[in-house]
Amino acid sequence: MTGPTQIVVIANRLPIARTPGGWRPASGGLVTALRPVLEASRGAWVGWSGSKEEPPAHVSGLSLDLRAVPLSPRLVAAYYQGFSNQTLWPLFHDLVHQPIIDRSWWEAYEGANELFAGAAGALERPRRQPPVLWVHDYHLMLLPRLLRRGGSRSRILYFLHTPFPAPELFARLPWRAELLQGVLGADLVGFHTDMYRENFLRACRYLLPEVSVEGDTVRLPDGRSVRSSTHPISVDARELIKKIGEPRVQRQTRRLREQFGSRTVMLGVDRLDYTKGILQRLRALELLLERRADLRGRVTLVQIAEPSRYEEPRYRQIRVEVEQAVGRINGRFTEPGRAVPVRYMYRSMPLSRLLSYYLLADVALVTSLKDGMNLVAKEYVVCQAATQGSGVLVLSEFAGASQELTQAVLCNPFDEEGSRTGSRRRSPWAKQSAGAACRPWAPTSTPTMFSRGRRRPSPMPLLLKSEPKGPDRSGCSSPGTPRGLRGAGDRLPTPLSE
Ligand code: ADQ
Repeated sequence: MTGPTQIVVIANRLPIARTPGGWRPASGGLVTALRPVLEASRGAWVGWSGSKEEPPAHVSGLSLDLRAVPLSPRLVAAYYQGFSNQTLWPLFHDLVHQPIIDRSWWEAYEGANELFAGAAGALERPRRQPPVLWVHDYHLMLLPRLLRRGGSRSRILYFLHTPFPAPELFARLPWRAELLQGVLGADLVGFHTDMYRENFLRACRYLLPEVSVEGDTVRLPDGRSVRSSTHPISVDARELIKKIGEPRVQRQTRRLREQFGSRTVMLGVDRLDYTKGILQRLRALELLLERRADLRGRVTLVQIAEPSRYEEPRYRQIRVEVEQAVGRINGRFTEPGRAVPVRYMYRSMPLSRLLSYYLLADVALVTSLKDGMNLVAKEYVVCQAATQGSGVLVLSEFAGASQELTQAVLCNPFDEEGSRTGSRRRSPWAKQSAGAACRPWAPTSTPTMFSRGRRRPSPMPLLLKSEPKGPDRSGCSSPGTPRGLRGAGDRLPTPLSE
């Protein structure tokens, strides 16, 4: 490795994937968000490769040093598939499934966090100037404390990509104190929204009698102070806009427009995860088509589902349920000689193709039951804004993105049958509409990224592309229309945010 590394990211997975053609940079929310910051700082990344093979220290197309943490298949099953994904993940997503409490998984979680600490320490020790250690997500909540106890001289940042649940839910976990103490090994702790941050501070106050909480800061008995901050992740808007301009994307978009003709295109793009509300979205569409015969053949939902966590039974189950729902809807509502109402793709898709769908779609449906942020919502807004489009973003009130994209059409995905009506906004896309909510996540100077205070949401007009072609082109605003597909104006109060 040449020269000092300024930022070392430590995350569960390395940002690479094994393909038949060799190791390649991986796609995905975290990689997309961090890449610009890390590449600018000649950074390093510590993580598990996801493969039995030893990955290289460098991969073409990624200017980062890579350090793999070797995890045995047994440890992966218990630490990752078990405690991380079947205990913490559902708990942190407001129990949309029951978390499984298993002591052997907890012990594996402790063991894996120690292995990550060892790998990060080995990278830090030879350096004269300690790097910033930037720990990510729910898989590694014990790591900040382990690093500090291991004698780290670095500044330690921790960022949680999921929601942090209400303390009453978090308290169900037998190891709640250990996880909070683990995170409090950091100097700065970051969250996507004020609500998650305040939940964390409340949990510290109620569950750790030895600490005191003053404003955004937690004071520890050893005299240290840990600051918390709200810093919503975003997408690399500049990069996306550059890519939209590529002839390939333009060509693909034109072809898609020809294919779909005058139909209203609704779009869902998600990892196939039970938190994303894909089933609820499909059921809402089914209700819409049931009640509005005039929309049959005129509305298409394109659902792109990225394979995810397939080794876990709940994820195999949700795939079966989604595919059954798609089959049922297409079976019920396809008119002879006309297009199917749901076009379903179960695959990972190249970014250029994804962008063409964002440009095509009249409506993007982000109907998460709970979501830390949701980058798809932001990607859609950037694409529409960059092309002066007027697509509608229907956005779950339970996605962190709803705190920033305040002019989206907010929906409650639990209310598939809701009947309240709302008004649609119609004004041209503002030039600045890819602005504050979609600015790059982290400035090049990472230590300053967790800025003090709260961010103001920016205005973000989200509109229909053109006047409705029929009585209700998008399925919005008519009484009896499933609420997930309806108009704006219905907002839940946001507890704890003010
Ligand atoms: P995710 O839930 O994985 O991660 P999300 O915000 O939904 O992240 O973003 C998914 C990313 O994957 C997007 O960039 C999207 O374009 C891409 N993607 C989705 N489907 C794809 C497909 N079929 N093919 C290729 N790419 C696809 C977690 C939290 C989120 C939080 C992120 C970042 O759950 O709430 O926003 O981290 O902090």
